[in-house]
Amino acid sequence: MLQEINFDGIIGPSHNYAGLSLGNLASASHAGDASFPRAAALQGLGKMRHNLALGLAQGFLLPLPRPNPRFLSAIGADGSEDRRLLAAAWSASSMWTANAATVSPAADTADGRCHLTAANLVTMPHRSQEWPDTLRQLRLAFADAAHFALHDAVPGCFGDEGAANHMRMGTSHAAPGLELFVYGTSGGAFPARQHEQASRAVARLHRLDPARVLFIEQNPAAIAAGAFHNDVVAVANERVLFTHELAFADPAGTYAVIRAALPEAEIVEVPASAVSLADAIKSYLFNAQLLTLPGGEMALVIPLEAWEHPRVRAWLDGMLASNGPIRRVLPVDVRQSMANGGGPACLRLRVVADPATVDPRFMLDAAKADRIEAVITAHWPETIAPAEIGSEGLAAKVIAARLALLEALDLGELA
Ligand code: SUG
Repeated sequence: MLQEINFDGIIGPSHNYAGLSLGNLASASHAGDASFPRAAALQGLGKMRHNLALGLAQGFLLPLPRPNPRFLSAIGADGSEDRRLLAAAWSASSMWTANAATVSPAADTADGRCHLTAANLVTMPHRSQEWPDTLRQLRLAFADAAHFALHDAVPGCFGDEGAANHMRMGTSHAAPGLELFVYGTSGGAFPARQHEQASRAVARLHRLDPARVLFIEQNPAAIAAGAFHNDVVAVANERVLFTHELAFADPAGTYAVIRAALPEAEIVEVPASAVSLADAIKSYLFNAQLLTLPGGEMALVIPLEAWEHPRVRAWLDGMLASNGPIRRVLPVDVRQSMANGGGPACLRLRVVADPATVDPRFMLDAAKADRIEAVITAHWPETIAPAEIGSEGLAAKVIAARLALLEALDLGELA
C-alpha cells in the first residue's frame, strides 16, 4: 500500500560541532563544543522508535564514509592546511536527510514513478561532498525501476538543498498533489541556499504537471534571521500548511495560489506577534514532522526545545485547545542534532511508496532497531573534542564504527 515512509539519517560516529554553516545560528553558537556522537545517534534512533510506535512506516539511511579522503584529495589537501577543510572532511552532516534529495511521489509524475533527485548542497563546502555517496545509497534503497526514478544532482551553478525547500500538499499521500518549491534570492549577511533554477530543474526532471507546481520565494528577512532552509519556518502535510507568518516573501499571494489550486487546503499560520521569527528559529517549532497517524488525525512531532519555550508552548496550548487540524503535539529529544541546527524534520526524508517496493535492508522494525542500538553503543565514540578532529586514532574508530553498522545491516556493499 502506498504510504509516507520517513527515512531518518542514522547519526554518524564523527558527529561534531565545527561551526561550518554560515547562516545556521545553532551551528555557529555551538562551534567548538564537545559533541556526544553516541548520545546523538541514540537520540535519533529514539525518534525513529517513537514514530514506529505510532504505527508509521520508518526507514533509515546510513552515515557516509568519514573522514572523506576524496574530499581532501580533490582539492590537493591533506587536512593540515586548514582546520575548516579538515572538519568538512569529517562532518557527519548527511544525518540531515531532508537535504539528501527532493522527492516527488508517483501520483504527481508523468510516468507514474516516484522521482528522487539528489541535492547538490553546493552552498556549504562540507555538504557539497555528500551527494554522490547519498545517491549510491538511494540507488540501492530504491533500486526497483518500475516504481522509482533517480536523478543525479542538478549542476552546481544552481544550489539545491533538496526536500528542506520543497513541500507537498494534497488530499492524501496517494492522490495527485500540489508541489511547492521554495527558493531564496537573498538573505542579507547569510546565503540563500536554494536557487530558483535548481527548483525549476527538479520540477522538470520529475516530469511534474506545471499546473500543479508552485515556485515560492522565501522571505529574505527569514533567511537573514537564521531560516537557512524553508523547513525552519514551514512544514506541510496533506491538506495542511503549518507556517510562520514571515516565512514567505509574499504570504498573502502564496496562500491565495495554494487555495486556488487546492480548495481543501488549511493554512495554520503562526503570527509573529505570538511567536517571533527569532523564537521560531531558536525553538525550531516548524522543524517538526507533521504526520498523519494511522487513525487519520494529524500529529506534530516537535523538538523538546519548542515544548520548553514559554511563548511557543503558549501558542501550542492554544492551538490544541482550538478545533484546528493538528490534534496532537509530540515532543522528542534530538538535542545533539539540534545544536547543529537539525530538528526532527531535518533528520528525515519523506518518500511516498509501498514499503514492499523498497529494499528491506533500509526499513526499520523493532528487532532491527535493537541491532542498530547495540552497534552504536559498542562502537560510537562517547565524545569528540574539537582538537581530536584529524587524529588518526579517532579516524580509525569512526571508520570501524560505520563498518560495524554496515555489517550488522547486511549493507557491506556501501563500504
Ligand atoms: O546544513 N548543519 C546543517 C543542518 C541542516 C538542517 N537541515 C534542514 N533544515 N533540513 C546545515 O546547516 C552544521 C555542521 C557543523 O557546523 O559542524 C550543519 O551542517
